[in-house]
Formats: sequence, C-alpha cells, structure tokens
Amino acid sequence: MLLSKLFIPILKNNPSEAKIKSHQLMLRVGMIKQSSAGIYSWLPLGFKVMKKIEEIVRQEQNKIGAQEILMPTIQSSEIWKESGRYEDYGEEMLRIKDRQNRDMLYGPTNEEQVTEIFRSSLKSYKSLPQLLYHIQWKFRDEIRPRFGVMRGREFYMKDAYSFDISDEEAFYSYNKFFLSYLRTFKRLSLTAIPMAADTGPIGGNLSHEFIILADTGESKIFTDKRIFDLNSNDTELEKNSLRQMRKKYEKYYSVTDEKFNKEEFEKAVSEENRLITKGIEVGHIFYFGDKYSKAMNASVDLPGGKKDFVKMGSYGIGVSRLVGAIIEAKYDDKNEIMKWPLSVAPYDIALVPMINKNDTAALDKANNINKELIKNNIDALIDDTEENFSSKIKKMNLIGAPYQVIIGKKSDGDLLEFKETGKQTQNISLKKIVEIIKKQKNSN
Ligand code: P5A
Repeated sequence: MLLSKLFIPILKNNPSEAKIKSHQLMLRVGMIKQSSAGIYSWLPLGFKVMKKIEEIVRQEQNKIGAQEILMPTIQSSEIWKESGRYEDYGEEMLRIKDRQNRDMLYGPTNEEQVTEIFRSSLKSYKSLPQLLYHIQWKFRDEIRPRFGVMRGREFYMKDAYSFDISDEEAFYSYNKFFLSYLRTFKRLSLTAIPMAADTGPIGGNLSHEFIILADTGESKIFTDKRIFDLNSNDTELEKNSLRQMRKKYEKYYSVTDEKFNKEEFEKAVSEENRLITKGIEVGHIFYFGDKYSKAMNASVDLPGGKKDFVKMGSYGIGVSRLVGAIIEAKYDDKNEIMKWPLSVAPYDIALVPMINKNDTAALDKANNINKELIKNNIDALIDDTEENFSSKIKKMNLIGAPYQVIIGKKSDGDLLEFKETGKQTQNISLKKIVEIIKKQKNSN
C-alpha cells in the first residue's frame, strides 16, 4: 500500500479531548473518527487492526469447539421481559419502538436471545454440550462514555454461551473458555490475568475478569504478584487438566475491588507479594446455572424421562476495547513510537525510501522490494511522499509497523537498512528480512 493513497487523516498534535494515550494515538493516526459520544466510525487503519484481533479471537473460540453464529443487534423486548431483565437493565439499555409500536431494543448482551434460540431448537440432553458464540456490535448507554473505544456506547464484543446438562459439565465448559482466553490474550501479546470478579447485571456466582495492567484502567485490582509469573502453555482440553490449569491460577489471591476483603488479602499474600493497582478489563466470563433457562423455560429431556433446565454460562471479550488496550500496553508516548505486535499490526513492515525530486530510484527499489514481500504474504506500507526524512520516520513510528526498511544511502545493493521498531538498525538482505518476519508470523 502506498502511503499517499491511504485514507489516513494524521494530526500533527494530540487532540485535546483525548485524555489517555490509546485515545490520543487512535485519533492522531486516524484509526477512528468520533460520530457522537461513545460512538465511532472505524477508518482503514483502525478497522484493519480490529479485524485482525477479531480473527485471533475467532480462531481460539473455534479451537475449543465453539460454533460461530450471528444474532441480530436489534432484539425484541419480549424475551427480556421473560428473563426479568427488561426493567432491571435500566437506562443503559437503548429502547426503540418499531412502526407497529412494538418495544424493541439494541442488544447490550445476548443471554436472552441465545436462550430463545436454544429452547426452540434443542430438546434432548444428547445434544449437549453446546458452545455458541458471535461477534457483534453491542450498545450500552453508558452514563460516562470515555477514553475512546475503551468505554464506548457502541462497541464490538465476542460473546459466547455454553449449555450443559449439569453443574459439573458446565464447569468444564467454563474452564475451556478460561483456557481459551489465556491463549487469546497471549497471541495478542498481552499479559491478561484472571481475577475473581462480581457478576453484576449478568448474574450468577462464579466469574472471572481478565485484566491487563494499566494506570489508566478502570478496574482496581488486588493481587499476588506471583500470578504474573505463571505462563500458561496449556493446550490440553481434557477435563482434569483444565481443572488443574484453573487451580494453578486460583492458587494466587487475585480479585477486583468488588470482591476485595482486606483480611483475606493480608492472610493469603505476604507483604512483599502484595500488589494493589489498576487494570483494563479485556474479558469477562460468568457461570449462572439456570438463571435464564429457568425464567425462559429452556429445558432438555434427561435419560430417565425427566426434564431439567440447561445450565448456562456466558463469556465476553471486548474486541473493540482491545484495540485501545493493546495501545495502552505497547505505545511509548514519550518517544511517540507505537509497537504493534505483528499478529495485529496494521502493516507488517514500513518501507521508507528517501526520495529526492526527480529521482525515483529509491521509490523504484521500494516497489521492487514490495513485489517480493507480496509473494511472501508480507503486507508493506510504502511512504511514497516527498516529505523530509525525519517527518517520514515520525509518521511511521506512530503508525507502528513492527519493522522498517530505510531505503537511502545505507541500503546499498543487496543489503538493506532494517530495524525492528524502536531497536538498533542492522544491514541485512531482503531474503533474511523475509525469513525474520515469516518466522515471527509462524510463531503466533
Ligand atoms: C459476557 C458475554 C457480558 O456482557 N454477556 C455476554 C457477558 N459481560 S461484560 O463484562 O459486561 O462485557 C464483556 C466485555 O465487553 C467489554 N465491554 C466494553 N467495551 C467497550 N466499551 C464498553 N462500554 C464495554 N462494556 C463491556 C469488556 O471487555 C468486557 O470484559
């Protein structure tokens, strides 16, 4: 892609309305454009990153056997009246009337909708377990939308739902999502820690938030530092190993503020291991048994002829929030350098030819390099503008391709001036560059 053709409205300075670095960067490099409070259009650069995150989330859901569906954004109020949440949800719910004067709403979440699908489709325990998910826009009329995509009113969520025959089977499903979340966040190059959390308007009594550390996060957390040293490489989906995996995490005290108890904390964690800090909630999982299935009469026939309500859980990842969360974790705002993990970077590599008037040699060379990169599925952004070198580099640092090639005096013949963003340059061949990037891509 040529930079001159890219729809990328870059701003010289940080917009004054943005208070945190992710919001600043996203507006500055034109990843998003605000439409109204907490509602954004996604421009090419931002959209590309969000789609890559979505794809990783999707792959990890599929790996645990969850099946993708797509439910509507607009829901009928009837099912919410059945569950009892129509009134309870309060002002956060955007209520709409259709032309027949029927009460509709823009879905803030989909427990009711998916329970309705389940109850009208499946009747026997033999069809269980079922894990269904979709990736869809949600709307919550947040009282204080802020920090850009971090707390939006309209936001993109992956939400999954599990249906099981018993509590024990349902915990197994819960643990599958627990593992899947650890793997998803790891592929996004984030350290997300599971913390026991409150269930709020979703309900139930078992819940974990997945939180990444950040001063600008809205969640207050109390944790045993040693939980950060756990590096789960588990892949095994077998019941017992999943139970062990969750136990490994739950061994360390780690809770959000609603669950905090000073006495318990001080008893469980020695002084030198205590960490009280803030974080960003990037995912949240819940187990609520028959809360919805009972209220909405979603039952299955059991082996002996009896019926029982299915046991359900729900599992959310903030896909649009993750774009901001990754920036919070990876943006060096002092030096104005963004380092996207290659797995979600808008471009794999930036080619920066030093172009002099009427001399197209460097740009030609960049275009030739690009041909080879395309053959290897490497996505490059070429700065074909005639701006001065330092503003070119500044811009590319903000856009944040993980690798850069400078095509100037030092890129002589076969050796190219190459660097990983923010690191020392080295002079290496194109073949070697392709190797480095491919290897990194394959490791994800
Ligand atoms: C779980 C899936 C639920 O809604 N129902 C379906 C459950 N959980 S949740 O915690 O309320 O939301 C899941 C994740 O969505 C993100 N999120 C948001 N992102 C941006 N702006 C918001 N206003 C917002 N609200 C929630 C979070 O990442 C949260 O963990």
